[in-house]
Amino acid sequence: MTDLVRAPGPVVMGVLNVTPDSFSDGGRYADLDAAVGHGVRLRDAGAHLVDIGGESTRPGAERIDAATEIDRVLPVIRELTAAGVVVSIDTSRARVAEAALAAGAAVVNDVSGGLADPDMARVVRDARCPWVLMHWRGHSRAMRDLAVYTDVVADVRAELTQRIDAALAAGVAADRLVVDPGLGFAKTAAHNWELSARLPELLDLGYPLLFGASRKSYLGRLLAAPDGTPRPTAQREAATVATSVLAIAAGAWGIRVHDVRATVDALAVWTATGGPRLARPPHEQVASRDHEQEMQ
Ligand code: PMM
Repeated sequence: MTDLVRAPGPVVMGVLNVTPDSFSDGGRYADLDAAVGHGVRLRDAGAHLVDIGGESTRPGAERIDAATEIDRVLPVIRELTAAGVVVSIDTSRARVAEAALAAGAAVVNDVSGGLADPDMARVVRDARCPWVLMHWRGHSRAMRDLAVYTDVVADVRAELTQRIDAALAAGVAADRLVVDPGLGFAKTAAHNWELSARLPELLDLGYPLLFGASRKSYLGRLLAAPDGTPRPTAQREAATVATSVLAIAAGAWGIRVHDVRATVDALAVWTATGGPRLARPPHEQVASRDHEQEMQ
C-alpha cells in the first residue's frame, strides 16, 4: 500500500481541534457529533489525514491534564477511524499518543518533537507509526520569551537535527519521521516569514516537511487593517492557501490546514500547471484500515 510518509504528492492534513480554546476552531467541535461530522467533511474535501487535538497550543494557553485530553480525543478518534478516516493525534504526551494509537490513530503529530515527554519515542517506536517532529522550545505560556534566535533558519535546522538524532537513537526508523518548522511556536512574524522564504534549507535535512501556517496570527498581521487591527482568523483563508501552495511548490511534503477544500482546489491548479500529481486520498488508496500493514 502507498506509504503516507513516502506519498508521491502533497499530503493535506485537516485540522480538527476538540478543545474549547484553540485560536481558530476552539469550541466549535467540542460536541462529539459535530467533531465527527467535521472530520468526515474534511476527509471528503480531500484531507489525507485528519489531525485531532485535545489541548490548545496557542500562545498563553493553560495546560490541561492528560486524562482530560484523552477524554476529549478518544471518542472522536474511534468514530472517525470506524468511518475510514485516517487520523493523526496532535499531542505531546506519550500517554495520550498511546491511547490514541490504540483507538485507531495512525500518526503521531507531536508539536514538541519529542521534547515534552521522554516516553514519546518509545510509544512511536513500538507503534512503528509516522511521527511528526515539530520545532518547539517550550509550552504555550513560555513561548513568547523563547523566540530569540541568532539565525532562525539555522537554529531551527540545528534543533530539528537534535530531535531527529534523539528519535533515531531511541530506535525510531528514519522513514517514519516528518519534520515541521513549527510556525508561530516561539517564533515572531518575521521568523515565520524567514522560515517560509528559506524552506529549502530545512528540506535539505532530507526528511519530509510538514508546513502549518493555517490562519496563524502572522497572516492576520500581514493583512491588518490600516489602523493596525489584525485580520480576523476566519478571513485569513486566501493567505493560508497562498502560503500552503508556495510551501508545496518549494518541496514541502504536506500542509496542515483548517479549510481543506480551498487548499485542495489550489493544489489542483498547481498540479494542472505542472506540479507533481496529487496523492490520492488514503481512503481510495487503502482497501482496509490495518495500521500494522499500512503505516510501516
Ligand atoms: N500548529 C498548531 C497545532 N498543531 N502541528 C504541527 N505539526 N504543525 C503546526 O504548525 C501546528 C500543529 C496550532 O494550532 P491550531 O491547531 O489551532 O492550528
